Amino acid sequence: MSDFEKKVLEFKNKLDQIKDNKLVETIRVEIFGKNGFINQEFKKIGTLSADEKKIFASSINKAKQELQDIIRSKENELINKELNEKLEKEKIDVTLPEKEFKIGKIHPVSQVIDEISCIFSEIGFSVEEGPDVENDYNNFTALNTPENHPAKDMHDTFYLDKNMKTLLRTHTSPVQVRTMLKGKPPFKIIAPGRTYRSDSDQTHTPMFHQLEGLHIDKEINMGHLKGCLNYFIKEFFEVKKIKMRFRPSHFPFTEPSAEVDIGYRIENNKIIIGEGDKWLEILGCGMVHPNVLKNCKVDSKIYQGFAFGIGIDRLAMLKYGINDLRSFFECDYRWLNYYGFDPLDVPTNYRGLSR
Ligand code: 2NM
Repeated sequence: MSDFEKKVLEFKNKLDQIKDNKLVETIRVEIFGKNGFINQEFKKIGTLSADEKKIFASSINKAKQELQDIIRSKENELINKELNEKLEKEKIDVTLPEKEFKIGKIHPVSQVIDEISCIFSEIGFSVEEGPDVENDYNNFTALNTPENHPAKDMHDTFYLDKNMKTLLRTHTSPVQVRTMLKGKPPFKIIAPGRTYRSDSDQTHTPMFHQLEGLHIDKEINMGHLKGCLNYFIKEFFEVKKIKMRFRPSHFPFTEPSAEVDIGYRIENNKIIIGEGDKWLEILGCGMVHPNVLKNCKVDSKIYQGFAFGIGIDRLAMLKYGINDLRSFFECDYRWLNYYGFDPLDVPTNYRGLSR
C-alpha cells in the first residue's frame, strides 16, 4: 500500500469513528483546506513523469470523491442523530393524566379587611400599617393610658421583655401614633391589622384583628364621626337604612367616648341587620383626647378629630354567618374551602379591590 493510500485509509477510519459534527469539520479542513491533504498531494504531481501523473491524478480524484461522500453522509448521520436525541428528550406524553389544579381561597378576615378598606378609601381615607411588635410608648403612653391601667397588666398584654417596654400591640392605635409623629395634619387614615391580648375562650383568641380609623383636621366634630360611621355600616352590611345608637363609654385616648350599637332582629333563624328591637355592640369611638394629640405633636388648639376601633373577626362572623371564632385560626383547609372567598369570583355586590 502506498503512503497515499495509507493516508486515505487513515482519514476514512478517523471519519468512521467520529461522533461529533465539530470534529467532522476539523477533518474536512485537514483534507480539503487550502493547505490540506488533497492540495498537498496535487502539488506532488509536478515531480512525476507523464504516465505516473495521469495515474496519480486519477487516484487523488477518486480519493477526493470518496472522502467527500463519506464526509457528507457522516454530517447527515450526526445531524439526524442529534435531532432524534433532542426529540426523544423533549417528548411530551399527551396521554398522561393532568395535574390536579387547586385554587386557593381568600380568608374571611382578609375579605372583610379588603371590603372595609374599599369603603373608607371612597371617602378619602388611606390605609396605614405598622409593626406587630411595639414599644410601651406607642401602645400605651402616647395614648394617654395611665401607668396603673388594667390593660397594662401582664394578664392582658404579651410583654416581650422583663422591663415591660417591648410588647405585642394590643390594638392598632400605635399605627395612628406613628402616622401622626412622622407627618403633618390633616390625617385621614385607617389601620387594619393583627392585635394581641392574653385572652382565650369561646369569644376571644389571643391574636385577633382590628381596624381603627383616625380623622384629624381643623373643624372635625362628633357630627362627622356619626356621619362617617353611619355611612360605613350601611355600606358594609349593604342596607339602605341603619338603626344606630351611641352609648357613652370610656377610653383613655378619647373624650368624649362612645360605643356604637346597631339594631337587629332574628327572622327564620337568620339575623337581619339594621332594623328590629335588639341591639348589637359593634365598635368603640370618640373624639381624640388632647393629651394624645399633644403626645403626637399635633396642636390641639388648631386640630382635633375623631377615632374609632372595630373588631374585624366579629364583623366577619356577623356578615358571613360564621359562629365559632376559634375556627378562624385553626388553618383547617375544609373550613377555609367552605367559608373562604374565590379570588377569581367577583360578585356584583362585592366592593373589592378589583373595582
Ligand atoms: C377605639 C375606640 C376609640 C382610637 C384612638 C386612636 C388614636 F390613636 F387616635 F388616639 N386610635 N384609635 C380609638 C378610639 C380606638 O377602639 C375601640
